[in-house]
Amino acid sequence: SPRRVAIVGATGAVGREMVNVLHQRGFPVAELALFASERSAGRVLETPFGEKTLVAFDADVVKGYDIVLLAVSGEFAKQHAPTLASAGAIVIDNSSAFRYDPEIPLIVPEINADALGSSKLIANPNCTTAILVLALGPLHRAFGLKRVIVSTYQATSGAGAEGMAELEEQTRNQLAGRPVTNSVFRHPIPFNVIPQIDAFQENGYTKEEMKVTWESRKILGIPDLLASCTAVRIPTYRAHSESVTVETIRPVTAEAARAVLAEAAGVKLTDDPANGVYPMPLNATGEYDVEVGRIRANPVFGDNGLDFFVCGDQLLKGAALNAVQIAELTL
Ligand code: 11C
Repeated sequence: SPRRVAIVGATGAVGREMVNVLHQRGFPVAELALFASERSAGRVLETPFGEKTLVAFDADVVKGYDIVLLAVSGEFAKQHAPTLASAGAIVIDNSSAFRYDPEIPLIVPEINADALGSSKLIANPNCTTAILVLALGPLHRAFGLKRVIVSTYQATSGAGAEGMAELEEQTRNQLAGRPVTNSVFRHPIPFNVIPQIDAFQENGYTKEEMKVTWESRKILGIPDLLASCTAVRIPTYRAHSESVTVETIRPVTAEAARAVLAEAAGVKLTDDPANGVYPMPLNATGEYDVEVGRIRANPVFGDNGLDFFVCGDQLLKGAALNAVQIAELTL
């Protein structure tokens, strides 16, 4: 039967995509309510479901919905998600607040739908991780994963609508010779790459980099997976790219990996380098599937190494699409 759906954080880049994806995928929506901050309440949004007036968040109202999609901060999620879930709503949280809690499933439906269980509160992974595991999951099943090394090229959408706006505004200012001031990113983003996303940890990695390790282990079900990530912000809008090296337990060839990834759910094999066909953020933008290409044997690991490149829309598979797919699993 159709569900009453609430989106909390509906004005953000992820919240807006959640509305679009629910509509595009024909999710059975009996009623859709869009919740936002006090400041945005009363504003009217044009949506594929018609005009919607934003409502100020009120936990007592939201807990009456069947499905609650949270596109809010970790702090906010920590404060409200458990209450909403214990009132009976299915809560799908896009923040990092509950991802590392062993009681809370962390789900990428193509990879570990079986881990869903009966929890009312379900965590949606970090965008970089969600995009990555679509390729790692099938490779793990086929060849076994031992080590993973990732370098990312992450779009400004990872910092929300404000991140994309800062890229655009700073680029205009820079080209016009006006002073460039940055507030979302720590340094100017146009014509730059910034090897810091989120805060540095004691081990020298950033939190974003550690999320890739922690979350990949949980989603893939390989608690001892050796993984290392370098996360870098680049001046693109909304698709993340990742250069990935894996060492496998069983021997692997590029051809065998290509055959596995050609069949993998949520993956679009994009690998014809001679014709200039490989994953690129501009092509992955707006697409549900994650592009995987540049697949080649990595001789550093003998017969057990593979290199490849992935690009996925950060706001879709990295956030809104995955959240809606999780909601679909609960139907
Ligand atoms: C970024 N990946 O690109 C981050 C944003 O764990 O949900 C998403 C942070 C998260 O800045």
